[in-house]
Amino acid sequence: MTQTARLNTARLADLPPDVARPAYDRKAMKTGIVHLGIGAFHRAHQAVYTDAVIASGDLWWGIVGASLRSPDTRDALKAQDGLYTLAVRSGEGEKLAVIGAIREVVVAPENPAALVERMSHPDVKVVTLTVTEKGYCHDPATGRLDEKHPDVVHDLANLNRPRSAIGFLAAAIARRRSLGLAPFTVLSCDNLPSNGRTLHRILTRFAELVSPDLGAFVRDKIACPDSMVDRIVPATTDEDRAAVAARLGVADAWPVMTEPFTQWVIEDHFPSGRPAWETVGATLVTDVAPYEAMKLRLLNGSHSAIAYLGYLAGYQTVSEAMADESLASYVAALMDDTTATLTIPPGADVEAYKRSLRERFRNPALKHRTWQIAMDGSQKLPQRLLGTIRDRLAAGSDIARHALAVAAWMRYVTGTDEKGDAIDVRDPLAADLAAIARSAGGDPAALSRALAGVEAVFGTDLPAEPRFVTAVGEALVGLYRDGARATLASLAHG
Ligand code: CS2
Repeated sequence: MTQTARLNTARLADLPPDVARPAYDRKAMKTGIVHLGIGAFHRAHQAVYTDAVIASGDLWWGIVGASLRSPDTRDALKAQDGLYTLAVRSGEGEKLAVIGAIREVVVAPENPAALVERMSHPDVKVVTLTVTEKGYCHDPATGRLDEKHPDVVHDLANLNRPRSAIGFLAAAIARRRSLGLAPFTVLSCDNLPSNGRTLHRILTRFAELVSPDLGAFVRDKIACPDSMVDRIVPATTDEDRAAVAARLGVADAWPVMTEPFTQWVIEDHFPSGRPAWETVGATLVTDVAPYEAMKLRLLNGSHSAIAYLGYLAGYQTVSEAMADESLASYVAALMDDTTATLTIPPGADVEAYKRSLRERFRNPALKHRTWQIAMDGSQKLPQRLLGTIRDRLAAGSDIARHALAVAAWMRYVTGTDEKGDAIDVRDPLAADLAAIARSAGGDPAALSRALAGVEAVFGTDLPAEPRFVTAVGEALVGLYRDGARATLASLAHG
């Protein structure tokens, strides 16, 4: 079936009856939110909650989305009047909904000043971010601004045409201030520990480097609430596009694919106002930290372990990897080791949570590639695995299972898999990591010592901790000797 007609406002009425769609007057929406980093995750998570708030009658909260890099999302959504399809998939089937919250997509590099203008509009009350871990231009081990980061250096010298999210935020905050407008609240929706506090620290430091006065303003006047976001959103494939088009009867250039589960826990600190997200399923709390640690360490920590070990074992997707019973039992045990380090959020049932995570990982309708999750490990390991390792070491507990996940990352970033084929390693430190790996000259023990010395990832404490260095070294030697599948099988049966 070939479709030339595109999803757009005029065609909403012709969609099949089982496809949900906006019933509100999209033209009457204001732009209360600017979102930086309009990828699939935002469109399957925050935009969906906000769409529900708008549908309930509060038209203030339309979204202007910004791409900080490529024009792809704008190019896809422009011809669709900002409309796109959310496909919620599970073993039981698929539900489609067209989401209407996005009013416009701007491409920052094409016209940085235009994005600063959008962010400086009086209607804007909240700026949300999903720019991934590396978008914070920080040192992942310490959570501080990386003052030597090329984008930071660039933006400090050219604040009228920034490149980074941090630069855009500082430029727009300064502009609103000079216009006498109330500041916006900045809501990080990335998987960083204490994401709001971390962002506030980074942004304050950046602003101080612009001027002490702007630094003090950001420190005292800009609210950056913490939030925990959760929904698994694999990258959309051409096969997904074709399947959605076949059901819609028109083409959608960029639908987003996700699971039924969704969770958003937000620190309720929005001095300039916010959408009533709590009326559409979000949880507003005073302290996000326990929710966040539980999610980052159990979900994302397991995800990274599955990504590296699963990739090395030859599994393309998470559900395929979880069908390997030794890998699945390793993941269950890894979760149990992690649990001891957590403060359980009020009312949460951690055992049920872990079971539900394993169910979600097994969702056969999601093709979540191990390669996708393996990306940017240098930015992810600290909050996903290393915090747990530090806590377990402090308690005198065994770290072998977590060390195996770290060792699998080490083998992965060498760029060569178990068959000798190249791995397409995507990571801001990829070139450095590959050079370190080469310098170890093929000796796994030397490789583990060399990579454990990368301070941006492991800090200064872990490389100096013999229990850590030994556990990771032994795991890496084992992985090279036996391979990932046999290592996992012997753990399961040993
Ligand atoms: C994943 C996350 O790609 C990754 O690193 O671990 O995107 C994960 O799917 C989400 O955090 C789930 O909420």
